[in-house]
Amino acid sequence: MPSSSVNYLESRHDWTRQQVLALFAMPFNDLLFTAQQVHRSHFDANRVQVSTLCSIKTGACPEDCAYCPQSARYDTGLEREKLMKVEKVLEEARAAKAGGATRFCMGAAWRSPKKKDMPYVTQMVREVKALGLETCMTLGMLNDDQAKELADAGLDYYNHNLDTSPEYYGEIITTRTYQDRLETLDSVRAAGMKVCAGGIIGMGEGEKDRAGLLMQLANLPEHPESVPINMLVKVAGTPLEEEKDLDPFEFIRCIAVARIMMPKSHVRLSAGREAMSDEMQSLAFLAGANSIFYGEKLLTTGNPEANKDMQLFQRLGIKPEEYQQYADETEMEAELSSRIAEQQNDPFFYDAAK
Ligand code: SAM
Ligand code: DTB
Ligand code: SF4
Repeated sequence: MPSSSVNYLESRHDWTRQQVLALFAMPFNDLLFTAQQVHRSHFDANRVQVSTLCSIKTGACPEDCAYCPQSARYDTGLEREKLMKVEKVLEEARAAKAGGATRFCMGAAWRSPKKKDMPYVTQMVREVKALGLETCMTLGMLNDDQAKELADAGLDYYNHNLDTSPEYYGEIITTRTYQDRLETLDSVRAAGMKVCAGGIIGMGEGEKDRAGLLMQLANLPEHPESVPINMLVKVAGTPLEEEKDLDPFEFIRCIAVARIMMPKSHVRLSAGREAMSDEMQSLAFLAGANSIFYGEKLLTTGNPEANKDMQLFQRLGIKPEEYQQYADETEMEAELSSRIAEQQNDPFFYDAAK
C-alpha cells in the first residue's frame, strides 16, 4: 500500500496528485482490497442503486463534445427530436418504476435550458416525483436562478460531468470551459440539490488525466453524492469513433480509486456496460461501484437488457437498493449502520476499521 499512515476511511478534500497516482500504482489486488474495505465501511456491499435514463430532448446539440452522438457537428445518423411531451415522459417513468428503478434521470441535448423550457422541465420533475421516484436531470449548464427553479420543483439530483482532467479537457470540448462546468456544479450545490458528477474513461487520456479528474471531483468542497464513471461508447461519426480500447483493468482501477477518494458517494458503473463482460462488471462492483443505469437504452445508445442485468444481480447475490425517504441525515445514517452491522455478523466480514 502507498502509505500506512493514510486513513482511507476518512472523507478528504485535499488529495494531492502524488497521492492519487500512488493509488493508481498499487498492485491490482491491494487496490481492490482497499477499495472493498472502504466500501464496506460505508455501504451494504451487496446493494446496488438502480437508475433509468430517459432522453427528453434528443440530438441537434450545438456543443462539440468529441464523444457525443448528439452533437449537431457530427453525422451520427441520429434523428433529432423535440422536447418530449410530459405525458410521454411519465409513461416512461412508470415503466422504469415497474421495472425496479428507483431514480429516473432525464437528459436533454442542450448547451443549457432556455427560459421557455423551464415550465416543462419543472412540471416533469413534479410529476415524476409524484410517482414515487427520485428525480435527476442533466440539461447542460445552469445558472443560480435555473438551479433554484429546479430545486424548488423538487429535483433531487442534477448531473453535470467534468468529463476528464482540466489538462485533457481542451482535446475533447472547445465550446464550454472547465470553469463553466465547475460553476454549474456550484450553482447546483448552492440551490440545495444533490450533485451527480463524474466523467468518461477511454477517450485517449492518460492515467494522470484519470487521476486529475478524480482529484477535481474529490477536492470539491463536498463530494458529489453520485459519481458516474462512463466508459466511452464509441459512436460512428464522432471524432472518437476509432479510439483504441482501454485495458479493462485500467477502468476497474479508476472505479476503485474513485471509491477510495469519495468513500460515501455512490459510484456509478455508467455508460459502456454493453461492451463489458459479466466478469468485468463484477470486478467493478468489487472495486466499489454501487449504482448502474438499468434499461435497454442509455440516452441514444444501447445498454444491457434489463433481464440480463437482473440475472447478473442474482448470480452475484446483489439486491437493488430500495428508495427510502428518510426524515433526515441521522435517520439515514442509522439505517445504514444497522445494515453494516448485519454485514459484520457475516463470518467472512473483514473489519477495515481494526
Ligand atoms: N447536454 C448535457 C450536458 O452535456 O451537460 C446533458 C446530456 S450529456 C449526453 C451527459 C453526459 O453523457 C456527458 O457529460 C458525458 O459524460 C456522457 N456521454 C455522452 N456521450 C457519451 C459516450 N459516447 N460515451 C460515454 N459517455 C457519454
Ligand atoms: C452520465 O454520466 N452518463 C449518462 C448520464 N450521465 C446522462 C449518459 C450516457 C450517455 C451515453 C451515450 C448515449 O446514450 O447517448
Ligand atoms: Fe451536447 Fe451534452 Fe452531447 Fe455535449 S454531451 S454534445 S452538451 S448533448
